Amino acid sequence: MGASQTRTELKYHDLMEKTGFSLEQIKNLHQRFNQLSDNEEMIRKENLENIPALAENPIKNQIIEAFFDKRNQHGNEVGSFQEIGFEQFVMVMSHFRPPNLKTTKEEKQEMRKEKLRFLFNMHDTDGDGIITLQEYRKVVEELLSNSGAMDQDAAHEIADAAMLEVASTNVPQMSPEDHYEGITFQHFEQILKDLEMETRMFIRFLDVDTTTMHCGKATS
Ligand SMILES: [Ca+2]
Repeated sequence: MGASQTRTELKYHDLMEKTGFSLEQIKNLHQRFNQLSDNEEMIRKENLENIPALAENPIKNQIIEAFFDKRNQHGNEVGSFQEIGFEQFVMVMSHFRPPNLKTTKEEKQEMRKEKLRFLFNMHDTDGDGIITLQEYRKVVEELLSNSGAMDQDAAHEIADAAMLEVASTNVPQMSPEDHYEGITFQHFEQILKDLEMETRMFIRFLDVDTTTMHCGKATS
């Protein structure tokens, strides 16, 4: 075994420890990383902008941003990377690792929370811990404008109505003159409480099937 091969193996095992992915999953992700980065060491936003799997995704921009968002590295850092290496890529993907037979109930809950946090961060674009109406509008507008069926005013109205519903669910005694600041993470968890994440939140994330972590479209 050559020196660089040993280094790669060590890196794989380190990432397995950090993320809970299996060796096979890490190898699959590495293959996908190499495709996405054009066999360079780093992925930049441009690398992700032209992926066919993302082209028709209505929240393409949010998904791309999420890859460079430091909040998704399981640390305490905030802000945005210009480019990410393989380790950072795996850390982002680890939010979507599938449970296996050894996963305990507590671990499943923790995994669910991680996914929710990831989704929350996608909406909380300025990172202040609250999804405001403005931030929420932006996502709704993007969703609707990409479908091409609606103008901005109509999108605004839909976002406002949805937000009002969220507000009244979370603060039942709220009177109309009360100001609703936005959705906190606790609210967000509450809203999605009954959603069965493992089965429903099936995101074919960048062509990676998150239920098996198997990468599609292998070119080699
Ligand atoms: Ca915010």
